[in-house]
This record gives sequence, structure tokens and C-alpha cells, in this order.
Amino acid sequence: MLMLMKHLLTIFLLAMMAISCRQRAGTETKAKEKADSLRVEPAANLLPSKLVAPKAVVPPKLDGLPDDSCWFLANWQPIDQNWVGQLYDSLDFAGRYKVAWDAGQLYILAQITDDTLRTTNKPLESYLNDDALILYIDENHSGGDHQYNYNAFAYHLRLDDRTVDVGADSSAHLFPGHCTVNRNTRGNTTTWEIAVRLYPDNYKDNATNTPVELKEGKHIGFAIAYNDADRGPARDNLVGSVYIDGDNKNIAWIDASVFADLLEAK
Ligand SMILES: [Ca+2]
Ligand SMILES: [Ca+2]
Ligand SMILES: [Ca+2]
Ligand SMILES: [Ca+2]
Repeated sequence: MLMLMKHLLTIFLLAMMAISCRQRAGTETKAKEKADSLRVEPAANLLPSKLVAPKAVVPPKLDGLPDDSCWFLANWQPIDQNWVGQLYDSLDFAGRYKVAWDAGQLYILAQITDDTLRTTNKPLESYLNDDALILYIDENHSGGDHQYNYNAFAYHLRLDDRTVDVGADSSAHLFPGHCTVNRNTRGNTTTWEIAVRLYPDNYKDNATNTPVELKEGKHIGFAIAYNDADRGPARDNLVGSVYIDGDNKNIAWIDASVFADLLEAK
């Protein structure tokens, strides 16, 4: 009899423990659901910017003139998101761009209105304080951190024809040969025509790196911005092509997740 009671008591205690565990698990699930519902995702993730780039059957002639056949196929996209700086007007800065591609390179046409063009002969020290067109390129559209690595590139195309990005050693470096650039300035408007080779995230400094081949249906992460320096010692504005949520909008040089999803179409 005593054995039977002990047995029943054991079963009762085990049943109570099981019920308690289930209740606790349920409470944890509810707490997680509540936390998930309260979490505000970056708008860039909720509403990812999407771009479609046509294939350039004939590569554009990089002469700063927008009369190539691929530019008639591509749509203008705005550069109108003020990531850094005070309000500006359309005399101070206005910008728009188009993108096309072929197997070898990505092509960008940018039309930039800027009231004062300024550069120095110190590309590595002053690349943030001089006028520059910046291309943000994430070859495999992985998103994520690219601050001090080559998960993505942020090419600062300068008016002195040099290209600067931050390297894996966290210092600014020149990246000759990655971008071919030509410009044509009339009045306050400069037309930039650029070809870019896309390097994969296993890019190595001081080594032979092979650019990837582009093809129809491939997605890359892409954004473009203009670093507008006019008369002060530092830049006045950094104006980009993608909406960035939150107070700190100067994150495209760090986080490739804010780039637009660019599809290489027919
Ligand atoms: Ca041209
Ligand atoms: Ca300006
Ligand atoms: Ca990447
Ligand atoms: Ca300027």
C-alpha cells in the first residue's frame, strides 16, 4: 500500500513539473512575440529600395555625354536623401543617376548640380571634405558590415580623378583601376559617366583580384551619394540615393544592408 502511494505521489509530482514547464515556455513565447511586435525594423528593411538596370548591348562611350543607347533604356533615379548636413536647395545641390550593365562592368550616369566645385591635392586626408561622387557596391548583395573589409566597397570618386575607399586596415587608400570615370561640366552641372568592375568579398590587398562576371538576373547591393563641399572647411552635405531610417543616416559607408537591391535585367 505504501509503495502504491509513493508511486502515485511520484506520478503526481512529475505531472505538476510538466505543467509548470509548459506554462513557463508559453509565457516566454508570449514575451518574445510581444518584444518582436514592439521592435521597429529599419524602414530600409521594410521597404527595400529596388532598382532595375538594363543591359548595355553596346557599352557606353565614357565621355560625359549621355547619348549612348543604354542610357535611353535606363530610368533616372533621384539622389535626394539628406544623410548629413543642413537643409540645402536645388542651386546648392541636385542629383540624379542611371545604371546599366554588361558582362564586364556596371555603368553609371550621374547628373550633379553643385554651385561650388572644390577639391584638394590631399585625397587620403581630405576625401570626406572635398566634393566627391560616392558609389556603394555590394557585389553579392549580402548586406552587412563593410566598414573595414571588402564585403562591399564605397568608392569616393574625386574631382582630382582619384578613387578612395577605406581599406581593411581602417585607413583610406587609393583604388586605381576599379572605376573608369569621365566628367563633363557645363555651368553648375557635371555629367559623370563611370564604368565599375565588381570585385567579390574575398578581395585581397596587394594581390591579383579577378572581377566577377555580371549576368542577367544577378542582384547586387547599390547606392550612390554626393559629398558636397562648398566653402567651409568640411563638407556641407552628404546626399544619398536611399532612404535611411533613424537619426544617424551616415551609415552607408559601414552597413551594406541599407543599399538598394539592384537587379540586372535584360
Ligand atoms: Ca557617353
Ligand atoms: Ca553645393
Ligand atoms: Ca557582400
Ligand atoms: Ca560642392
